[in-house]
Amino acid sequence: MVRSFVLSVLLLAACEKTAAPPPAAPKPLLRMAVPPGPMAAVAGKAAVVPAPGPAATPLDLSMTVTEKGFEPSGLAVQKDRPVRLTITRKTDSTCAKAIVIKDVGVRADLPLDQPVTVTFTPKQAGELRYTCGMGMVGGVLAVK
Ligand SMILES: [Cu+2]
Repeated sequence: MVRSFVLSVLLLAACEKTAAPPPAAPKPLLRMAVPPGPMAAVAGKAAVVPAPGPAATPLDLSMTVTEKGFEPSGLAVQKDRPVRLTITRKTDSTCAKAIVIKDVGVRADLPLDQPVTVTFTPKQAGELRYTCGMGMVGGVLAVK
């Protein structure tokens, strides 16, 4: 869901860039009011699309599943910043054949040796718990 949102924002941005500017746009004044950034080019229609700031850039993290469980443990993420978490299961000897991050609605199977990427956005500072499919093996992401 998060991914499709990001995708549609990107698509929107791409469309806007190629679209002809509205003929009646009051250019010089509007330019001054828009902070510099990728969205400045679409000033005419950008009102409904939040300008991507540093906080909106997805945080890329990766974990592996080994005999010890999910590694590394204790990864830190940021409140309101999307996370792209790629998990690769490298062993058959634990029960962590899926990852569940209940509080953000993530559940994904983890096929052996195949990287699986899940995306989510932590909405609360504190701890975000992730577990295997049965809620046994797991760990905690620190949300700052
Ligand atoms: Cu389990």
